[in-house]
Amino acid sequence: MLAVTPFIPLSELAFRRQKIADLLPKSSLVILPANPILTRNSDIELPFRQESMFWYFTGINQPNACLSIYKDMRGVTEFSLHIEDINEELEIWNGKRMRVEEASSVSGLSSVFYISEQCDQIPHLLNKARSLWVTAGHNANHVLHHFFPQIAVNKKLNSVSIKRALSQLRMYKSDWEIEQLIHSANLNISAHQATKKLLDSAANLSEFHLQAELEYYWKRVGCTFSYPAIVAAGNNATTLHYVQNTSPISPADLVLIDAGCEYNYYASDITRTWSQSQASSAQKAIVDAVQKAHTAALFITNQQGSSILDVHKAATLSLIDSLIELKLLPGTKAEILESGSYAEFWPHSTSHWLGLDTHDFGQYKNESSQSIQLEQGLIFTIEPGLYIPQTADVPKEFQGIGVRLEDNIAITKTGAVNLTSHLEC
Ligand SMILES: [Mn+2]
Repeated sequence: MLAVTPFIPLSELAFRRQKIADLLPKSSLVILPANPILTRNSDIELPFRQESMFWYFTGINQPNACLSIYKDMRGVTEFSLHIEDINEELEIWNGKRMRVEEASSVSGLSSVFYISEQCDQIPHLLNKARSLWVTAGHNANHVLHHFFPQIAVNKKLNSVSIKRALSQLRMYKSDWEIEQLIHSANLNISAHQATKKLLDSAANLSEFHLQAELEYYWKRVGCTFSYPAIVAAGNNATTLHYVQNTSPISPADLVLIDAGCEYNYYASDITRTWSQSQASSAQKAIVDAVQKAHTAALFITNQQGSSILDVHKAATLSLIDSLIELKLLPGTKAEILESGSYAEFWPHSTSHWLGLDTHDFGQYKNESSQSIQLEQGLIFTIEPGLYIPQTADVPKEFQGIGVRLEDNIAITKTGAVNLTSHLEC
């Protein structure tokens, strides 16, 4: 298979731009910078990855550009794309950048300019617009300042109503997006299967051997990772974002692998916790507890009228039951819920949206602060876990055990579908 050059069909781009034009409030300005090139060290650059919101509306995969969307008082929306000026000397080293004609045909946008040709347009719109959204923070500010030094982007201008409009679009995936996500999930399942095979067949492994297997598989099918893989043996698995992946794996360890690939810029995100030998009874009890919580959460996704918070509640209640049964937490269920003491072992949420970003853009509550209902087009994870560090005040056999079980769920016309269920647990 050839490496996948990220692309978005023109029809998809046109649909998204029409939708945002409908959803935006009048007199609003949205400024979406592309990512810059980041330096690794000296004159070596980090691999480029486009900023997701800019990508979503343009399909332009080069750095240092900016899309502005302006909806005026009459309700007419204009899209303007600014791209980097051509620097022929730099092109000798870095290859060709898009000319305006190419950027126009890739994006389907008619208003495309080199930045030096029209650097007063955005400041002009800024004066007119009543509400503003800027993709600020991360790396994007850098591009804005580079392009439009006269803009102070940190003026607390981000607008709640524009964020809602953007969320409304990004959260509910089109059929084409769901196809990309399913493909990403399937490639990732195969990578995890290859990794399980290695874990089952080889001795004296370290965590990085498993990471290498995942990355080797993804690379061979033209993908990259969607976030740095977590390969955590034994107590390392109790650190939620453990990414060092340097420790040797002992046959007595459970190994938590939380890893995802990115196919055509769409992420998958799977976690399994496996062991090389027979798990101890304490390990098995924790694995069972997490599986039960996963089943409880998954059940809720297929109940009419459930919300994303209901999914989390179901997992949490199930985990609390198990913690009481295993005598790992004192108190009654009500007391544990009330005090939140379960957070010592279960500190994160059950779900996040999944899409162009692993933790995808979108809101978890609607305008009336109600949890988002599960509706067609939503894609999210279910990932209950229990993490009992070596330092926890529990019987020794339970110390140093971290378990998480994560699948990717799509809400379709006919109900919830677990896209990653055919990877063994
Ligand atoms: Mn996740």
